[in-house]
Amino acid sequence: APAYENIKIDVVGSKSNVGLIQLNRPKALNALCGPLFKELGQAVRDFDANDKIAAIVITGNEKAFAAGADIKEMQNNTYSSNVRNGFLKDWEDVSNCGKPVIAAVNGFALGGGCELAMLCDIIYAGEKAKFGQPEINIGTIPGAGGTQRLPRYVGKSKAMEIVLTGNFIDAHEAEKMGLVSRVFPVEKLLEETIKLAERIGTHSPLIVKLAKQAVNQAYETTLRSGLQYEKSAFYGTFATEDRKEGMTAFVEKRPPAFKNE
Ligand code: CO8
Repeated sequence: APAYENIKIDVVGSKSNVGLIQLNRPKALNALCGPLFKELGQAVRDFDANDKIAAIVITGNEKAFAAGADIKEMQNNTYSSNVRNGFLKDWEDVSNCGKPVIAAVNGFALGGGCELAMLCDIIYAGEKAKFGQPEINIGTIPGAGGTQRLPRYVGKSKAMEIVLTGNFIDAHEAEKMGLVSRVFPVEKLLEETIKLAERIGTHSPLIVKLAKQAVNQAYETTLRSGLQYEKSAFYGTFATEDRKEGMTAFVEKRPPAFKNE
């Protein structure tokens, strides 16, 4: 495995099929500097390409998931340097992953940290988690999806409030508004998130991938073309061995043995 400096990776779960990525710049509250994002992208791509891995969990530590883009690193950026160097271009790696990516958020998920969590497919939170888009406090605006994903997930009024005030919201509020799907005690969060990944890992990886793509269409397109996409993908599952196995196993009252075919 590559030697990482800003993240730690591990393979976890009782079947060793969950890829765990821990953001690891604790002294900077996991501020998302360029090198960290390069490593994160590499780790996600490697797990995505690894047939033994069913799902990926991204986490931080108890104090911070990530407190945003690295303000010290970008302090002296200019408009021209941002354009020239494609500032933020590595961010798409996480959203390009075909496998489910789950964020386990303890502590701060602010700015780019909240946006990273929102790039993931599911967010679980520890009860001390704090979410926010505080860019407005430092004279800028969200730059990696905060103004676009947040309104789609929580609605306009709440998204505007979060983006225009810079105020933080706690885990229970985040759950109530649908940003987070479940909240756990701090010390249980990672274990519960890995359980979720393992549960997903009991299904056909091929069909999981199709299901993820179909749900994502709901955030990309109109209802009519999303429904059309869904129908085609649903019909398409009937061309797979795993669909046949799933239904045959049900009828024969036995557990399915999926083959990713
Ligand atoms: N960047 C760089 N360093 C940071 C960051 C950050 N975002 N956040 C915290 N740190 C550092 C602090 O500078 C401090 O370092 P040092 O000890 O060397 O001074 C250390 O982490 C600990 O932080 P604090 O002492 O401030 O800890 P507190 O517990 O007092 O406060 C807070 C915690 C409230 C989270 C506070 O640190 C804070 O407000 N952080 C900044 C949050 C923020 O504004 N985030 C948004 C950043 S802008 C952004 O994300 C734009 C996204 C655009 C797309 C992504 C681009 C890559």
